[in-house]
Amino acid sequence: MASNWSLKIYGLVEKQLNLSLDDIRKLPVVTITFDFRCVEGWVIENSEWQGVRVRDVLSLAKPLSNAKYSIFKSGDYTITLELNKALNDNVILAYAYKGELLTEKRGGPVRLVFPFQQCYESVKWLSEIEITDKYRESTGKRIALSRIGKGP
Ligand SMILES: Nc1nc2c(c(=O)[nH]1)N[C@H]1C(S)=C(S)[C@@H](COP(=O)(O)O)O[C@H]1N2
Ligand SMILES: [Mo]
Repeated sequence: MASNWSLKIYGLVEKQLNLSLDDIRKLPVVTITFDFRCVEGWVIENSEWQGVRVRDVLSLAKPLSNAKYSIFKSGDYTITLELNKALNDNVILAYAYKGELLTEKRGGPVRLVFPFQQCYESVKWLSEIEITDKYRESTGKRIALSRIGKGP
């Protein structure tokens, strides 16, 4: 999967991009550590992720001045974050966990993670980021919660 994977960035940007994992790994590496809590009740203490800031990735595409939302997608699974929030220092596209490249099971090649996330916001198998000016409801929350019997 990793060999032909790419991340498409499109919508309200100056430059639409298709980034390879190598392109992403050219950006400065950051590590974030936090307790990963799922709404199901489990927690992984001190989960440690390496990756690059969403801010650095998006600055390659240059969001337009009217951009307000970023939609992180893996097929039909989407999470909408206000652009301001996605540009926070600690919001990263992770490609490694505790120094090892992400396995497919862990959401690799690339997943979204940030310390103040809801578990379902950590989009695994990220394939696209769309930049928009209109809010679009996340599908991921509903998909994840219905899987664990907490959803509608
Ligand atoms: N694409 C995608 N990402 C997803 C999910 C999913 O179903 N699809 N589930 C979410 C939920 S609810 C949790 S708790 C974490 C689980 O991550 P893990 O499999 O690494 O434990 O992934 C999140 N990201
Ligand atoms: Mo979860």
